[in-house]
Amino acid sequence: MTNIDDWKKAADKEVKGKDLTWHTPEGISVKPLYTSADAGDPGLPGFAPFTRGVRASMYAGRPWTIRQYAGFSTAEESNAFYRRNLAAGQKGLSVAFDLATHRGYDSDHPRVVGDVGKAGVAIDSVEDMKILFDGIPLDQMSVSMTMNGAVIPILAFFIVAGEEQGVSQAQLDGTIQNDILKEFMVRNTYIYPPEPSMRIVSDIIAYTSANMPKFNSISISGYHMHEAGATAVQELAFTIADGKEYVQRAMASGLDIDAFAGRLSFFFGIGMNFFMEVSKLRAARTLWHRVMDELGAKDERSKMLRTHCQTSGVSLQEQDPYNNVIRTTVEAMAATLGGTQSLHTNALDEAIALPTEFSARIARNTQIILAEETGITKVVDPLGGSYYVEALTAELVEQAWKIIGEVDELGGMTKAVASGMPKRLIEEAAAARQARVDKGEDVIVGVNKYRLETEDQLDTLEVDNDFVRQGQIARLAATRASRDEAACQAALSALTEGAKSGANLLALAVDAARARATLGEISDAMEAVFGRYATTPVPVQGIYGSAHEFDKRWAQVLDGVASVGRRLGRKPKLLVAKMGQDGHDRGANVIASAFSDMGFDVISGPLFQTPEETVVLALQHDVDAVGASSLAAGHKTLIPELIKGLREAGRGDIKVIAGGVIPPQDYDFLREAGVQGIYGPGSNVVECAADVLTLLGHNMPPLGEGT
Ligand code: MLC
Ligand code: 5AD
Repeated sequence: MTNIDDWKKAADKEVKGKDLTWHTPEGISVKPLYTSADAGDPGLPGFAPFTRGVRASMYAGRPWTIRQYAGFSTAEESNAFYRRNLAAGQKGLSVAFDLATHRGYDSDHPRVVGDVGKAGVAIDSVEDMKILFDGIPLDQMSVSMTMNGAVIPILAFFIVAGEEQGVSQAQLDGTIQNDILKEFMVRNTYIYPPEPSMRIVSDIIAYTSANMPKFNSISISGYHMHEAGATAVQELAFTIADGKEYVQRAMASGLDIDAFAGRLSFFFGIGMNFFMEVSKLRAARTLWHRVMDELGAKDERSKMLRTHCQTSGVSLQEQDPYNNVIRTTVEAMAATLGGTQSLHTNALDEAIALPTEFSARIARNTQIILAEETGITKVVDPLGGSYYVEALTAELVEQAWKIIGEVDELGGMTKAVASGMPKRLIEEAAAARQARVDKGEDVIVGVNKYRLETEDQLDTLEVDNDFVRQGQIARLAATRASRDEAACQAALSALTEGAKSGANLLALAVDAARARATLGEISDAMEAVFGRYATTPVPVQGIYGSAHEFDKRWAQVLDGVASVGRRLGRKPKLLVAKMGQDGHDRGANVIASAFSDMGFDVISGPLFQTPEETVVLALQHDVDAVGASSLAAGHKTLIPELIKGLREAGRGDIKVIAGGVIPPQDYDFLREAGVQGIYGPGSNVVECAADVLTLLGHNMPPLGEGT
């Protein structure tokens, strides 16, 4: 009988004593071999603590829901897209709203000129919502709506759109994201300050648990933390801790835990570390059961963590983009083998633009093939009992539990978020990841290894945003002209009063929606009491730089910064700007953090600036360059405006570079507008700095040369 010591000797001999332990970014030491000695018994699916799945029969009884997140342009265009997708095998809907809608602005608001219809569909009133679901019976189709900021008007429009289709509130099936804590941490589509925002979450839980028994009141999301760079342990811990905070708030508002907890749902991102991601979902269910037990839930349904998953956007690349189909397949397998209830598979053009009809079809078919061709659905939790998966699941539970304890010590997640702790830890993980990628330690095929000499261009989707905006402005005018103005204003005043008195805001907004109040008006009616929240990012320091300590190219860049500094008599200054309603700030923060480690004087601009405000900031700080980060397709409107503004102010000498999700088709347009460097996802940050130094007149040695 061979034993583990025999194995150890044999393996040591093969690798000449090299330590094969893998130290993951989570701080987990993964051994090269697991045996029965490492793995406990996880119990059975459908039974506490639900490690193996929330249903006894899982996919053998019913496969996961194929639910592709989509939305762009007008309600008409998105509706037609949804109908085609449903005919082609999609099972549930998931609405992506544009950023103007997220942030509570009507399409005619001056701050959102670059955003209308771009990153999602523009919805201004019940009229748009009705068109969005035209011909889609809301008593038969489950609909997820990713909305957190303007969650009150959007859910109210949905309820009234259902009502006007003849569907009662009790019949509505779906999910509203309604997860504001992670907005303050990573996603940034908040409107009001944290306290009134938390009240809104509770109001929605109260209203839906009383009136909409089939509707999931919240989708507690780790996805965006994952996308912002969180490790699996961080994503697990902060998501479960968020869930705990929402439950405690709802209980404090007088609700019985078992009256609402069965309709709390979750959402995780699924990246490329296959077994880690499978184990993450199993750990999440185990943790949630423990938390809900501690909080006193009695009903087993209250303790079941049901989740949606989305494959990771940040794992997908602009370079050699067909590789993304393979990445998405692996991630989708991890999500399904982890036991997700519902799944979105990303499109291969993710890092370039919104999905086209073609890329959306491949993305959808990726999971249809898993569900219908592979046999994955036939056996419940087929990885259950894998020594490695069971051991990893237990390790993740333990590590995440520790962080949940730290959050408790800070007084819960609202306080932890206010302290900046989760955001800082996630940003540190993101900077460390970027350094590993830039140094080639983490391999990305087609990006930092096996890179193609020349790339073929993909056809991408382009939304004519001016056309969408003009159409929305016309419909808004028609809606306002045909409504009973007095009734509408009375409903809006009642909402403002309710914001002061503590009445249920969703109930009042449903009245306002019926009276044809618009999204902007409903949001303003509450803003009058709550105010609008604003913040400026504070990038982390030292993580990126310390990873490059002995790197030659790094030293050349530091020399370059010092030399430009000597010439200017001060450090070279870079303004990292986020314009429009695009709150995706991982890229901007990583750049700010890395450039600051290189010795640049970095000014991180506040989120949600207009081009005019960015010009003012650039002049105020007398910067040498502005880096505009754009991930929500506003680049063609906002960046040329910025350059025009700088020139008009007599500061055309300030260099403007652009980074983010920018289709190569737009590069010439931007260059003609005066952009002097464009950096897509997968750009090496050190090389990006080398280019900036060249722009600032420094003679950088070419890559691979010099001392
Ligand atoms: C399931 N059912 C079964 C069964 N499996 N019944 C018998 N036997 C089985 N084996 C039942 C369920 O109990 C349920 O009924 C019904 O079938 C539907 O199954 P489900 O598993 O609940 O699936 P679904 O309806 O799809 O709900 C999944 C969910 C939900 C609970 C996770 O919250 C959801 O759909 N979330 C999606 C969120 C989403 O798409 N987000 C996109 C974010 S994008 P019953 O009666 O029990 O309900 C984003 C990006 C950005 O955020 O913009 O930043
Ligand atoms: N349509 C489809 N997918 C979208 N995503 C964001 N907006 C849309 C949209 N309008 C996806 C991308 C992104 C994630 C947050 O959601 O995959 O990474």
